[in-house]
Amino acid sequence: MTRFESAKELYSAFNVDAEAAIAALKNIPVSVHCWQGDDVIGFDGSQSLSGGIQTTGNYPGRARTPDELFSDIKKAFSLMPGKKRLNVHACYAFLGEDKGKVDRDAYSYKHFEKWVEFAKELGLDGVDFNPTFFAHPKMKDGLSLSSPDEETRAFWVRHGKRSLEIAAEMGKAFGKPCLVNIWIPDGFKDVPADRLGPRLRLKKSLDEMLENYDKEWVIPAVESKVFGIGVESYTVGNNEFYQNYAAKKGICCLLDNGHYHPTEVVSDKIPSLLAFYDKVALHVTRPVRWDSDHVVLFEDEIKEIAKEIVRNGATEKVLIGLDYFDASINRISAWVTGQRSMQKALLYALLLPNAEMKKMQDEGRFTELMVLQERVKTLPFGDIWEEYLRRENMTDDYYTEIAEYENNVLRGRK
Ligand code: RNT
Ligand code: ZN
Repeated sequence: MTRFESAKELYSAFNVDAEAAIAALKNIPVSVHCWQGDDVIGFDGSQSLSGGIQTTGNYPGRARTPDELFSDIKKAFSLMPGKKRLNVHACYAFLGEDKGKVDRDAYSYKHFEKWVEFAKELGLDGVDFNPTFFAHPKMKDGLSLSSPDEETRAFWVRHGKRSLEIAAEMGKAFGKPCLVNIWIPDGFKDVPADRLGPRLRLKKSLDEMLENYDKEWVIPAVESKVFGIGVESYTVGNNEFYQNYAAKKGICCLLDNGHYHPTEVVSDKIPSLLAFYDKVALHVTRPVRWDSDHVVLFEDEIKEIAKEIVRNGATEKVLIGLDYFDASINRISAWVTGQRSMQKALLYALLLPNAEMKKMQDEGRFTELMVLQERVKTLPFGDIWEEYLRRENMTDDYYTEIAEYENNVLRGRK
């Protein structure tokens, strides 16, 4: 008997079907961010990151060109099991001869066709898109969509509109809707004199942006945040603002688990939103003391997030995306480790006797529930994970191949 067969038996004693769990996992798409490979710099001229987010570390091998980034994505994705989408930011436009002539408010689908072709070449499930409202000279006093300067505000509204148009083409190209996540860094370092004004302007800007988008192929989402580095005192797009906006407007909320007060958890927010929304989008990350965007690991809160997706039958309602960036270690390894951690968490959740545990809760059998929840923690999860990897033609050791790539490719990038 193989280890997998024996593990399968142990799980079936808890009425858990490991084969069904593996089959389900293969079908849950995870949208992998393109920005882990180059420290969120992009191709459209920015030299550094700003807007309250920060990449730290200077490990050698950052992708400096589109070719390098594509090569790194190819390597990383080859080591990531399961169904994947590619999440692209507008600052990753291929401008070609438009460089220096066309600004973000005039980007069009042609500047992103290479991404679509590339994603198809990799056999991905689709592409998601993000307007980039940061790291750009048109930000005025740290503000974009909420700027009191009409020219600035209008510029960013146009950028948002163009982004929604680009996304519609991306959706059509795959025959699957494209998630467009709207995150802006707007906020103030110190105590503001007016907290309402910027929010009213943001509301107006969003209304203008969303006036006329393609409802068939685009899923717009808004991502809230509590604070950012350098914008500690006030964030225009906070949780209350966006949740109300999304509910009224019939669009989607995106929950980034680095964007709340430290004892709040996204796992508990998912079911609350599922009670009201058809779709909920996620940025899965690992905040360490702040929104630090550490690489996702197979830890408690990510397991809780996965449980809420799986046991509520919401694998098609919750759009899972990753959002972390670490420049202090091999970037490809960072990418793969985070994606595999998400996959592990989903598999872990799929391997729980969810129906039985729910029944215990409903029948008030809390002692038994606690005992069962503890017992399943030591089931041979690793043997099922290894089998899943084997079926995906992968092994648990992804480092050896990454180290080779580092020596042959990344070290040459001086
Ligand atoms: C920033 C947000 C946002 C970005 C990406 C690059 O705090 O999490 O999602 O990380 O858009
Ligand atoms: Zn995010």
